[in-house]
Amino acid sequence: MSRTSVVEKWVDEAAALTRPSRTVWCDGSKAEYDGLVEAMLRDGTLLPLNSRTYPNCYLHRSHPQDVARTEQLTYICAGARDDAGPTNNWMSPADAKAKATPWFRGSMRSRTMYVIPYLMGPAGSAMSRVGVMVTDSEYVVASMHLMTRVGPVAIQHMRGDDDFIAGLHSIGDLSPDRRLILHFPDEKLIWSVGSGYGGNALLGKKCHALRIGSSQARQEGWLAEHMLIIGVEDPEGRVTYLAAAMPSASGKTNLAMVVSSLPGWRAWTLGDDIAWMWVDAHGQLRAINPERGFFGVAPNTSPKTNPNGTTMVRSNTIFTNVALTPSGEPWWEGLTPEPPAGLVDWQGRPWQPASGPAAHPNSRFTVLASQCPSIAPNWEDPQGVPISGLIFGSRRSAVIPLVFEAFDWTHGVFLGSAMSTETTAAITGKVGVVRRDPMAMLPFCGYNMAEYFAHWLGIGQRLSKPPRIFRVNWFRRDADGSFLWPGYGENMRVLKWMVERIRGTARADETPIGSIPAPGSLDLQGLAMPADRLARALRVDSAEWSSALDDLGEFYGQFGQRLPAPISKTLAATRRKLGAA
Ligand code: GTP
Ligand code: SPV
Ligand code: MN
Repeated sequence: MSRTSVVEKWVDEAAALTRPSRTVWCDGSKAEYDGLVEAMLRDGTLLPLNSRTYPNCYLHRSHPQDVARTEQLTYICAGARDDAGPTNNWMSPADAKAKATPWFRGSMRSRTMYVIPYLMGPAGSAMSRVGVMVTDSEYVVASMHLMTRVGPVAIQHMRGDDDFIAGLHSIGDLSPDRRLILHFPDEKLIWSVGSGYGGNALLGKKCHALRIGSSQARQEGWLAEHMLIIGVEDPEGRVTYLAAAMPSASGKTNLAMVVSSLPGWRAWTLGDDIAWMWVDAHGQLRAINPERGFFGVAPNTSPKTNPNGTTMVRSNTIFTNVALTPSGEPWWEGLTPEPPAGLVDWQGRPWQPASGPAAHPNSRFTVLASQCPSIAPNWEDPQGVPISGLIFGSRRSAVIPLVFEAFDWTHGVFLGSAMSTETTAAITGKVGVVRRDPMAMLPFCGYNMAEYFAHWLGIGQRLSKPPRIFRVNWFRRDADGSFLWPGYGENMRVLKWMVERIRGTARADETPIGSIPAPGSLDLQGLAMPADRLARALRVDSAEWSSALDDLGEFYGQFGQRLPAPISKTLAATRRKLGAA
């Protein structure tokens, strides 16, 4: 493989710091993947699964303290604190390097350093970007094979000697006390030490494609978003493309491959986690998925909730922190109604129901996107797909209606910026706590979020026909604690309403916060959904909203003068409307 001198120089520096006994340049081949798997089976990093029912599938058990993203150890190391903004952890680049350098020094001694050139985005796309990461973890290399395009294809897409994001990764001793995930957007550099977990260690994903990516996107005039991409096909065969942002473990993978409960309607999967979007020469928003695979949440993935997901992980899949059945099959809560007898839990112990779930709540599968039965034929189109609608969704047991539509682009950006959500097991810390999560980007925006809102507003000005913007919440609960909306395959009913709104055929009723489906406009054929239950799912409660907007006002207050005026004006206008309602 041809390597540029800048890449080689950086790799040499990484080796000088970490002192590996050998360096391997990865070519992304199947032989390389198979070799890594073999080595990991030998040293116990991977366990084989049932080769008849789950061919070429493996189980990885991570360190019990290394099972999710650690946001408190994740930093944006840009020039000044205010450049990172009040929602990011910040350290000066010099301090960050001084702190992490001792943990990297000699960390690869008597180990192999793998050099992984990777491409984010389809081959041949002007939007695709190159990274080169080094790591001492075979699990990371194998995962990068599945999640990105590894090898010469990456180097071929460099537009200059230094056109790559450099990523230095070492698992260190896996102690959270010696873990840091550091981003240096000005230096196109990522340092990650002390974790082997997905979002902390697969540097192409959240670190590059979102944190560094969003910072580059702002400078270059495009969007790097925590969004799935889906094509919704109607009974006439017309496909409408939508992108949807939802916080971690809040429904992107499920919606991306939804199997419709509505006859004649179907969904095509283009991406499940990240979208890179830009305005084309005609003022049309277009999107590509920079990833090559899915790193998805296992719990509650079942033939009922996500049949495509269940099918796609039956071969060539790496499972992390799931439970194991006596016949060597992976298992997680929700896969089958009852747990099979004789389970071994995610830490390798005989499972005791009293000691908690058998699979870790953030257990995951890693698999090529091409294995998804609903993968769109054009998912790797270098030109991307035209986006007609954007969705902001979050996990809220109260307040937020099932679905409503923004009045226009600015109002939609306001709704995105106003998102809050209940935390999940995808991050370490307490689960179920409501926190602000604008555009589902709170943990992933690589710069000041006030500037990010301004950037979104600016993109709108360049769009000849801005996509419609929708807000959804599959997780609203009834007084008895049950979900008001059945979700999963039934979500196609909501997607259908959106497509019909985009086409101008579905009716909506204006409320102070946006437009909700008019009675009868949400297709409920074949669904036993009493009218009063739907009404509770769609209800806009003025008192609840007024107090929610107080909290939002406080959140906005942190940004001071940087908060764009259209955002504060929209908040004020919403308050007025609620007061009048
Ligand atoms: P990340 O990979 O962390 O970014 O997560 P994600 O947004 O892709 O979330 P995912 O689709 O994996 O869903 C996470 C959890 O939410 C799973 O336990 C799902 O079963 C559950 N979930 C997804 N969609 C729905 C829905 O429509 N209704 C309900 N009640 N739960 C859902
Ligand atoms: C998320 O947490 O949003 C994920 C998993 O998609 S990770 O790659 O760990 O970020
Ligand atoms: Mn995610």
